[in-house]
Amino acid sequence: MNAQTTPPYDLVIRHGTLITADAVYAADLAINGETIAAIGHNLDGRRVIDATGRYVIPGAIDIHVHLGMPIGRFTSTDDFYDGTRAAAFGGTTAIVDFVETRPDETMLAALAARRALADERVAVDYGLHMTIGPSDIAKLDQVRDARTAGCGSFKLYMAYGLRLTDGELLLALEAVRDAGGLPVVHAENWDIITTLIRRNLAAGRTEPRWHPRSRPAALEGEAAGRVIDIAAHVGAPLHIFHVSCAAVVERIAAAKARGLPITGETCPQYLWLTDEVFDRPGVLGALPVCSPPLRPAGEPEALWAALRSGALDMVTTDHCPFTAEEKATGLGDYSAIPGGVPSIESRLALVYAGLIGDEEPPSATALSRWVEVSCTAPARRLGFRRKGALLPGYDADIVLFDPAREFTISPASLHEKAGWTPYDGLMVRGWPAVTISRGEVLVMDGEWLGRPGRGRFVAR
Ligand code: DUC
Ligand code: ZN
Ligand code: ZN
Repeated sequence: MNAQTTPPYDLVIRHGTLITADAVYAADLAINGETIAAIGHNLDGRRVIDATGRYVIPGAIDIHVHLGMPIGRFTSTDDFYDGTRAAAFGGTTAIVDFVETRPDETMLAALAARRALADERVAVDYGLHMTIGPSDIAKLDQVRDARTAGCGSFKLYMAYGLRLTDGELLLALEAVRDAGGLPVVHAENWDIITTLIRRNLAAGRTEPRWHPRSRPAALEGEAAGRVIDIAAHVGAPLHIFHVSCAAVVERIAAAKARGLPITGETCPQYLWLTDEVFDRPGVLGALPVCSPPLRPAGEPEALWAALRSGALDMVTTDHCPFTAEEKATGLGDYSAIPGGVPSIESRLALVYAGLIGDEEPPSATALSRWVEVSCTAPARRLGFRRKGALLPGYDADIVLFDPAREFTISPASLHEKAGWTPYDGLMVRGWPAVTISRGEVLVMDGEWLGRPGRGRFVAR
């Protein structure tokens, strides 16, 4: 682009290192309104942000969050504003949350209600997965309506009260296939889990350390393999949520080798933590309870390898925090601890720390993979057509990431509201400095400039 003949752009990010899923290169990036207008050299802007020494990447996308989600007696701590504000501080500019229908409610009515709640509060753009629970099997003719209304993905559970039987999974997968949607699945073996929980509690084994012992990795692998086989039989694509262990990676890798359209995600907790944290005394052992559970040493290494090799496609958070008081209510019965951990704010930096770490200089391959698993692959797979890449015409969702910034993660340094973080005290090098959403600067070097309700529903 010739700088002499172009009018000034609204905003130019100058002198940064652009990183995409394919390339790492020095360039300026220009924004007009809400859109990336040009990438080139010596671009002229009415406003200029100097990105010297910083990486310029597409806004990260977290396709698995539970904001203000009622689980049992409690509601997950961050609502649509607190959660998306924290997300933006961490470099995430789009999220996907969930809709659940009541038995007497249509999918479209449930979608409208969830959107009304989100629209008032969200600070970044968002999408919604439509949940297909047992009472929705009678409503599968509505899947197409939900798809048309912008729910491009459908959540299927193999655990909890919303779990589907194998036959119901088959019917749901057929309906989502026919509507051209993407099924996303929580894969665990609920019958085994509930049997082990019953036996442990009857024997007085009530502490959080029995949580991972009730949800064996091999049976998470079995459940993933089973739903992959059902999807293959039906001819549906499938995305496997929160992969915690090599047993699931093996099933996904085998499916990919067969040419099946199967993808998988893992989350920071499975990459960074192991099951020994459940041995901590009192509520400290209850805080990290999430499902699938954290696994023994060795499993995180297998997940990092799978992320690098492509056996796993992306990192999401399953952000679903509860306060310490809420977690403590399950201290006499680990199966009653509300499940879920926070990481909506630290995901991008935690993935950077794991994939690149202290590599000096970082390899272009590692940098591009970081952007691919955090930004581009989630956008492509979940149908965010104007996000996840640095291209003219795309939404100007941009993050300036400072690779030299040393950041110690703690409840005080984060904007999440749970009051605790599983990464408390962890120092990472590399943290987002500036977050831009559709051309609007939301975070500038630690200062919040966003507001509730500015985010938009993205029909996918
Ligand atoms: N697992 C959790 O631990 N929390 C939220 C939902 C889930 O699948
Ligand atoms: Zn889940
Ligand atoms: Zn989840």
